[in-house]
Amino acid sequence: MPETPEKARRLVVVSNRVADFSAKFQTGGLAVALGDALKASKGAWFGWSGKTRDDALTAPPDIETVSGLTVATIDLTKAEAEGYYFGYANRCLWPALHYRLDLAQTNEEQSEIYFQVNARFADALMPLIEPDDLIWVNDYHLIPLAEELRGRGCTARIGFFLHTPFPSPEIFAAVPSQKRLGNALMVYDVVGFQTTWDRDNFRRYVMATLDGEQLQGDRIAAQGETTLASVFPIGIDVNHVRNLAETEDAKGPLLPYAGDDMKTIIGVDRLDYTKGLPERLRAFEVLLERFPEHHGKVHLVQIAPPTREGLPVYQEIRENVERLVGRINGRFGDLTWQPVIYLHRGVPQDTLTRLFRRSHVGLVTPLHDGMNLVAKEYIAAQAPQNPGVLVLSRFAGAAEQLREAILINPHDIQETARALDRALTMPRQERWARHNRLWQRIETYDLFNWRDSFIQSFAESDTNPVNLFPKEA
Ligand code: GDG
Repeated sequence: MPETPEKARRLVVVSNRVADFSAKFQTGGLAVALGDALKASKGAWFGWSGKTRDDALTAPPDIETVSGLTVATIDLTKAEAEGYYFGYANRCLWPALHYRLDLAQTNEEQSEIYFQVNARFADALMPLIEPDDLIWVNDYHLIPLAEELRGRGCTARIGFFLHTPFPSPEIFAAVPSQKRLGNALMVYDVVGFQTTWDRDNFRRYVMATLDGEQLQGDRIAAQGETTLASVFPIGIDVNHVRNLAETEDAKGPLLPYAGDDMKTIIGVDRLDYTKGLPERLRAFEVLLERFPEHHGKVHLVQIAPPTREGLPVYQEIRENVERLVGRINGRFGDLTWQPVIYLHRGVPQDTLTRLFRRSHVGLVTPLHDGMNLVAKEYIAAQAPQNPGVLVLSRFAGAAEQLREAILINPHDIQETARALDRALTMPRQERWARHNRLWQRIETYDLFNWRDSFIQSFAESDTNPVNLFPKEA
């Protein structure tokens, strides 16, 4: 009997915002990895355009074909953007998912708008979907999307990937509308997490709050639904970062010349309260206080591009960070040495990568983080024979994989200061040994491995094989 030919499956990615495929260069690794898979399967990327307009409720989606893939976006009304994006998603879910219930603001109107906008996403997406598609929904903005799509008769397989942590069940159970969210997550065929910690938290939440049951392997059941809750740690495009970093010598000086014995500690983070920036600065201050031998011989370069500036809590974190930078520079600096070099703006990716390569220490101190790609980029950019040292928060998802970094508790300022001293003085042999192991891990679990294993998980208990990359006829 002839074999049934494999049927090519089309990938449809959904996220709050879509990547800009008209840009000359894709700087985000995620856009490249998903873009390649989308192009290969002639797939589609769907999301919010980032624009608001008064007649958004009646306006049709904007659909473009860019390099063989379909990019579809909808606009939102101002009230929708406020309630869904700035409101429930970023004022309530983002802090709660990062264990900051103290910052999670409750507002029933905003949570209602969040669910309504998800329904609008489903209305606009449904006509673009075919039954054999694989629909990949990203992040906390779109938790109810599968439920909305199923309610409209969608039979395609739908997976959800959470880029943030999933907090402990006691925290998630305190989120307004949590049961609606929990039940909505159970509707997905697959729910992907960054770490085993997050997956186990979700499982415990489903058991405790949704009366769920653990089935074989990673399968769980609750409320008449069964889903696969599994771990897919996101990675980076290791070769891309390494290649950028290796061009460094050709490009001239990056930092003001400060002598051959000046060491650089680098931090790169959106200026978000989850990233532990005040704790990091205080630890650097304690380093200078307790280890005066580093005076004039080390500086901290902190790149902190702005993010979500419309929200007051982000203005507060900025003021706090800038006050600390001023204090440290005023207290310890002199006319020839500025201890903290701080930029409140983004820098091009090649500059960033060269800075990583040049820096003796990568300092990554989030109070909670889904993964933290900066930690992996820092490793990828190092010179293998003379690498720098990564000092990494235990509460970044990356710590589950990057065990040979110096792991710290970012709340413990003294411990972080001691770790900085250790990193700055670590012998080359130890740096090399640690780096070697870290490198192997980021190379094995890279961006493409993440993408392909998540897509493959859609096929579990499915009779149709996944074939996103069909051979040309
Ligand atoms: C979320 C989760 C999870 C930063 N500043 C500049 C710049 N960046 C790039 C970095 C890195 C990316 O942005 C940031 O990624 P992170 O993972 O560190 O953090 P989030 O933005 O919070 O991302 C996180 C991630 O989703 C993926 O799942 O790891 O836990 O919170 O690539 O290099 N890039 C350039 N200039 C900058 O100034 N070019």
